[in-house]
Amino acid sequence: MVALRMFSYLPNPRLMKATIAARLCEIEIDIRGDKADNLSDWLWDFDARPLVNSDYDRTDVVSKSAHTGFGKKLYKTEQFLMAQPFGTVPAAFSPDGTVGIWESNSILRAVARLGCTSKNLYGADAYEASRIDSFLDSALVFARQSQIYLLALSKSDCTIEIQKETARCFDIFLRGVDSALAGSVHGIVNNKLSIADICFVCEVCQVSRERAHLKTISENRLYRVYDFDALSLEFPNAMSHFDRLCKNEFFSPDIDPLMSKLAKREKDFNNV
Ligand SMILES: N[C@@H](CCC(=O)N[C@@H](CS)C(=O)NCC(=O)O)C(=O)O
Repeated sequence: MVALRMFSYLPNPRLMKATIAARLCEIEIDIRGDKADNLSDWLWDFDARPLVNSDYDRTDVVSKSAHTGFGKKLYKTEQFLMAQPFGTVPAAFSPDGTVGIWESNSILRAVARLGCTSKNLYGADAYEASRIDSFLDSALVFARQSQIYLLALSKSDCTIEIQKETARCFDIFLRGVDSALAGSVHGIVNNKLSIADICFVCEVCQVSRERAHLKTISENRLYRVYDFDALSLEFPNAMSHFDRLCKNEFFSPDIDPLMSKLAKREKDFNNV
């Protein structure tokens, strides 16, 4: 039985937070979406689907430029905007569409709450759950900056200031995770796998998407924020945890295709 419906551009490491947790919890998510460039040709709705001609005449469809990402106009139904007041993706819904959930970390929490009582992915008690929340919040602070960075790279207008600030935020985030993992191999919180680990892995994957923009980085004399070997020297606990979880059977079905594609982009760029 479907426990959650989601709509997003694909692939999206933020959406992967939910799909990895769902795999661990054995719950079903119904996913709708398309490549980022194609989402301007989609009706953003609980019943999201490619636009048809008559949609352009609908009075309940609001067409507006995006405030974050997406160069073109987006077509969102009033019902979508009621459920999703910030109008962003990934967007999640209860199976009947009445409850909208946004922010990938909150969607991740929803999956853990819906399916994981036995696995305790969201902590064994209020203290553990709150410590997990602390990591999720710290991740969001970093994610906000990595979003600015990746959007600037995709528009080819990234400055050294944006990049330095991203590297600084990444450093703060990794330093905290690295310190929390001292002596632990299973998880960031109390050495147990939790949604804090899922969020961590997906946010590192997200910033590693800079590898899709290596030409821009080189042409603008920028450097790389995601340099696995350099990061591993500075943050050995965090990066070996990242590497271990990327290979984990519950993570790899989502992570592998994205990371392999990015590794290929990097290899092709280096071979030019
Ligand atoms: N922090 C949010 C980011 C969501 C977000 O900003 N999504 C952007 C795309 S990257 C969006 O949907 N923009 C649509 C709009 O601005 O209308 C999360 O983790 O879910």
